Amino acid sequence: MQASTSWTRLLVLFLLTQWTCAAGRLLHFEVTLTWEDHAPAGTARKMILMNKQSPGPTLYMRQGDEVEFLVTNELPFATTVHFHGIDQQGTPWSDGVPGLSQTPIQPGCQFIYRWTAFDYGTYFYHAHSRGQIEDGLYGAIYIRPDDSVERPFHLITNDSAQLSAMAKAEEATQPVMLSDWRQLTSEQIWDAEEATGLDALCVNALLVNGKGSITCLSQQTLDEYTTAAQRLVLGNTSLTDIGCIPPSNVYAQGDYPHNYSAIQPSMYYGCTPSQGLYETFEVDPSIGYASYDLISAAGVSAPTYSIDEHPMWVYAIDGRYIEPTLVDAVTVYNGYRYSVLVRLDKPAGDYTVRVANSGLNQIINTTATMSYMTAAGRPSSGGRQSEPFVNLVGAGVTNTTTILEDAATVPFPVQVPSSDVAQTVVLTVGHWNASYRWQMGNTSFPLALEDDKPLLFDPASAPTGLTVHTVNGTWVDVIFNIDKAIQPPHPVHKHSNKYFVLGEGSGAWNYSSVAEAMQYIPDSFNLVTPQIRDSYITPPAATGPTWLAIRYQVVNPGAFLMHCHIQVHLSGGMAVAMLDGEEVWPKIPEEYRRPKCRITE
Ligand SMILES: *[C@@H]1O[C@H](CO)[C@@H](O)[C@H](O)[C@H]1NC(C)=O
Ligand SMILES: *[C@@H]1O[C@H](CO)[C@@H](O)[C@H](O)[C@H]1NC(C)=O
Ligand SMILES: *[C@@H]1O[C@H](CO)[C@@H](O)[C@H](O)[C@H]1NC(C)=O
Ligand SMILES: *[C@@H]1O[C@H](CO)[C@@H](O)[C@H](O)[C@H]1NC(C)=O
Ligand SMILES: *[C@@H]1O[C@H](CO)[C@@H](O)[C@H](O)[C@H]1NC(C)=O
Ligand SMILES: *[C@@H]1O[C@H](CO)[C@@H](O)[C@H](O)[C@H]1NC(C)=O
Ligand SMILES: *[C@@H]1O[C@H](CO)[C@@H](O)[C@H](O)[C@H]1NC(C)=O
Ligand SMILES: *[C@@H]1O[C@H](CO)[C@@H](O)[C@H](O)[C@H]1NC(C)=O
Ligand SMILES: *[C@@H]1O[C@H](CO)[C@@H](O)[C@H](O)[C@H]1NC(C)=O
Ligand SMILES: [Cu+2]
Repeated sequence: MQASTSWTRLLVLFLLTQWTCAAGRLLHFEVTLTWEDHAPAGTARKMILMNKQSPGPTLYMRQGDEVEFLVTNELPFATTVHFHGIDQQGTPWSDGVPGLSQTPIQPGCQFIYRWTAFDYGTYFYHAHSRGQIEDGLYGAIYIRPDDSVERPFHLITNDSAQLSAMAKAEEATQPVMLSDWRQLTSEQIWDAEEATGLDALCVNALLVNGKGSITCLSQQTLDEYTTAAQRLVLGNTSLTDIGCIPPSNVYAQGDYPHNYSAIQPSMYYGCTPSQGLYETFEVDPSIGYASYDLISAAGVSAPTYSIDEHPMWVYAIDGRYIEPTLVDAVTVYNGYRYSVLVRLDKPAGDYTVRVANSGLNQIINTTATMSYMTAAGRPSSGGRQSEPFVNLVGAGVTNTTTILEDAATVPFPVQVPSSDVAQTVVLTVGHWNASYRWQMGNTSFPLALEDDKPLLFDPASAPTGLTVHTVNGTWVDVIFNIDKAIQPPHPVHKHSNKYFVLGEGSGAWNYSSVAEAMQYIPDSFNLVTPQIRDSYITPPAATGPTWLAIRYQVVNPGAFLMHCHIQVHLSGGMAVAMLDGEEVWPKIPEEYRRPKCRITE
C-alpha cells in the first residue's frame, strides 16, 4: 500500500501583465503525450501518458483566470484534447473536437488551447479523438470559486467552527478520478467491434485516480449478486467470468448480425487476476472534514462510490453548487462530477472506499482506502474491517442506505429557464443498423468525420442530418426519444454552456413541445428547481421507450457537439453537432484556422 494523495502539479507559469491584472491571471500549462507501457491494474498495455502519468496532472486555477494549455503530441497517432464542461465562451476553436472545432494534432506537433475560466467548479480534460479517452488521456480541472460566490454550507449547519472546517476542507479539495480500463487499446476495441458487429460493453478493471487491480469473482459469487434486472436480460444464461452479459445476449446487443469468431480475448471472457497500484486517501481528522471531487472519466462503467461508515454531503454537481444533500453513496455516470464533504468523526483507522459498477452490463468493482492520520502517525485499525454501505453491484446493504437521487437535488442558487422557447428538437436515440452503431437524431455520426474540415470553419460542408442550427440568444428544447428497449442510460453531454433538465419519463414522446406535454403529464417535469447540468442520463429503457427533455439558451456562438459519453456509443455515432448561433459566429483567429506544426517545422 502506498500513500499517494499528493498530486503532481503542472509547471505553472504566472505570466502576469498589467492588462490582465483586473481580469485574472494568465496560466500556462504544458502536457507532453507519450504512448507507453503502463500497468495501472497490474497488467501492462500501451497507454497514453501525460507528462509520464495517467491521469494527467490536475489543473488548478481560480475563477477568472485565463488558460493556455500546450499539448506536445509525441504519440504515434493524431489526437485532440477537450475540456469537459468548460463553456469556451468566445473561444469555440479551443473545444477540442476534431471535425467540429479543429483538425487533429498530428504526431510530432504542438497545439495551444486558450480559454477563460468564467465558471468555478470541477471539470476534467480528456481526449476527444476516436476512443482515446479509454487509453488513459484524462486529468482533473479544479476552478476555485471567486470569494464573491456564495457557498451553500450554511444549509448544513450554522455552527461557526464547523463552517470554517468545511471552508478549509473545500480549499484543500482533491480530485478522485474514476475510470475503467481494458486490456485492449481503444483501436483494438473499435476494430473488434467492426469485425464482430458487437457493442463492447465490458471492461477489465475499475480505477481510482488511475489505480486498481483485477479480482476474478467466482461464478458462485457472480450468480449470487446477479441483479433482478440482469436476470431479466440473461434468462437462463449466466454472466461471463469477467461478470459481463454474454455477447450472444439478444436483449443487450439487439437483433443484428454478429461474427462471434472475431471476438478478442478479454472483451467478454477471460479473467486474469492482477494486483496494480492502490490508492490511499490520507485525511487529517483534526480538520474535521475532507472534500473530494468525484469525476467519472469511465468509458462504459457507471461506478457507484462510497466510503465505509462515512456519509457524504454532496454540495456541487457538474461544477455548480447545490443545496447539500447527505447520502451514503453516489453513482457517477460517464462525464459527471460530484463534490462531496465527508465528516471525519469516526475512530481513527482505515475505511474502505468502494467503487462498484451499477450498470446492468457487468459486475465489476475496485477498492481504495481512506486513512485517518493523526499526530502520532497512521493508527492501526487493529484488524477491524470497516462496515460497507454498498455491495458488489453498488446496491445499498441495508434498507436505510441512501444513494443520491439526482432529480431530487436543488441547485444553489435556483435558476429557472425562460418559457419562451424558439425551437424544439426531437432526437431519436438508439441502435443504427448494428449493435455497435448508434444514432442521436436521424442518422449515425460517422467517426470518419473527425478527419474532415472542421464545421466551425466551414458550416456549409455539414452533411445533412448531423447538425442542428440554432439562433443566438434564443431558448432551445431538446427531447431525447429513446424509442426502443433495451437501452442503458445514455449520459448526454453537451459542449459549451450548461442546460436545464426539464423532465423525463417512460412511454413514447408523442408531443410537439414541452408546453403541450405539460398539459398531459405535468408531474414528469420540474421547471421550478430544475437541475443545471452539462451531463445527464436518459432514463434506462428496460421494457419500452423513455424520454428526457432539456432546455438551454444559445449564448455562445460556435459548433458544439452533443453526445452520449459512453465512449463506444460516441465512436458508434451517438452524437449531433449543435451549430449554435451560426449567424454570429466569431472570426476564427488565423493561428487556429491554419495551425502550424510547431515542433517539426
Ligand atoms: C442557518 O441560518 C440561516 C439564516 O438564518 C438559515 O436560513 C439556515 O436554515 C440555518 N441553517 C441551519 C442548518 O439551521
Ligand atoms: C434456456 O431457455 C431457452 C428458451 O428460453 C431454451 O431453449 C434452452 O434450452 C434453455 N437452456 C438451458 C441450458 O436450459
Ligand atoms: C468472422 O471472423 C473471422 C475471424 O476474424 C473471420 O475469419 C471470418 O471471415 C468472419 N466471418 C465473416 C462471415 O465475416
Ligand atoms: C471487489 O469486492 C470484493 C468483495 O468485497 C473484494 O474481495 C475485492 O477485493 C474487490 N476487488 C477489488 C479490485 O478491490
Ligand atoms: C427492510 O424492510 C423490510 C420491510 O420494511 C423488512 O421486512 C426487512 O427486514 C428490512 N431489511 C433489512 C435488511 O433491514
Ligand atoms: C440504417 O438504418 C436506417 C433505419 O434505421 C435506414 O434508414 C438506413 O438506410 C440504414 N443505413 C444503412 C447504411 O444500412
Ligand atoms: C430529422 O428528420 C426530420 C424529418 O425529415 C427533420 O424534421 C429533422 O430536422 C431531422 N433532424 C435532424 C437532427 O436532422
Ligand atoms: C449571443 O446571445 C447572448 C445572449 O442573448 C448575448 O449576450 C451575446 O451578446 C450574443 N452574441 C452575439 C455575438 O451576438
Ligand atoms: C401520449 O401518450 C400517452 C400515453 O403514453 C397518452 O396518455 C396521451 O394522451 C398521449 N398524448 C397525445 C397528445 O397524444
Ligand atoms: Cu450511450
